[in-house]
Amino acid sequence: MEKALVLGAAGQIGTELVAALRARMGQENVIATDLRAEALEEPCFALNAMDEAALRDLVQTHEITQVYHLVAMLSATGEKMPEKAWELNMMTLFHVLNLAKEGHLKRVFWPSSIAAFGPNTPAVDTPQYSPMDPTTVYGISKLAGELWCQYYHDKYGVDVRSIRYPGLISWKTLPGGGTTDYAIDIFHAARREGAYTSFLAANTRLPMMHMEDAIRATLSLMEAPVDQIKIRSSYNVSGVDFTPAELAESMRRHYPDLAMTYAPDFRQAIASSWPQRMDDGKAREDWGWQPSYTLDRMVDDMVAHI
Ligand code: AKB
Repeated sequence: MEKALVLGAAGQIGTELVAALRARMGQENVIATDLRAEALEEPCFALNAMDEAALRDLVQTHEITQVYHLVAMLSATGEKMPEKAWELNMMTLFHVLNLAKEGHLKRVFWPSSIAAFGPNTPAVDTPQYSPMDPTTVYGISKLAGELWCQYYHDKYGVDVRSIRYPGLISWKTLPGGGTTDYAIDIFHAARREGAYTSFLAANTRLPMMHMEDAIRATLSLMEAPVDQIKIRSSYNVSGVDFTPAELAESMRRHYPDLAMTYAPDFRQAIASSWPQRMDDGKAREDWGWQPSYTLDRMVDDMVAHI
């Protein structure tokens, strides 16, 4: 009997992943946790994932077999408090990896990000293996985390699986503190004010993905037979890629008068150091990854729900 624990369940990914896991495994077999549990559905607990003893207790008491570790401080917020971001992102990963190493967990999911790449990475069709020289503390923690995941797999046989998420586009929960957040903010601003000021320049191309695709990728990876998982650092996955100007153009099919202005801030340098489009050939080959959303389809879905 599989029992999953989701850390960071009230966040942008967690909200949708918990629902998808519960639809597959049964409501009672997926325990949702976050710093505050008010927004969560039972079974759920308030948990600070930094609290190793509380996490251990939860895993053992509820005989958890899989952990989805979604706790992180993202790229933009991380730059404002680098040491806190490093501590949160790394310590919580170690807590989970150690529980798996001790045999308490059968499988772990931990997300990496396009932020693990840097200015010397080929930006177009970024290969699975390429120079990685992240410039943000978030990106450094993701690259280090990838290597620790690989290490725990190789040395201790931990079945940890990971995806390098692009910017994730969703309407159920707002993102918090990322560089790709503009691509969600714009939908709320278009509906409210018919205008948006982008904190990234008009021609800043980034890899993005509709949340439905991201959840499908996560579940496909976690459900794949173990011999199909050949990469234990983290898999490139791609969805769509676009610039703020291209996103606005697609949105004008719904909001013909949408007015755009551009006021790049500190997040521009972060975005400029990231890939523009990922080569996800390995994910397609190993566990059959295939994105389903185009830019226009993603926009239509966002407009319909926001
Ligand atoms: C961020 O912008 O920090 C995140 C990410 C790309 O991992 N959305």
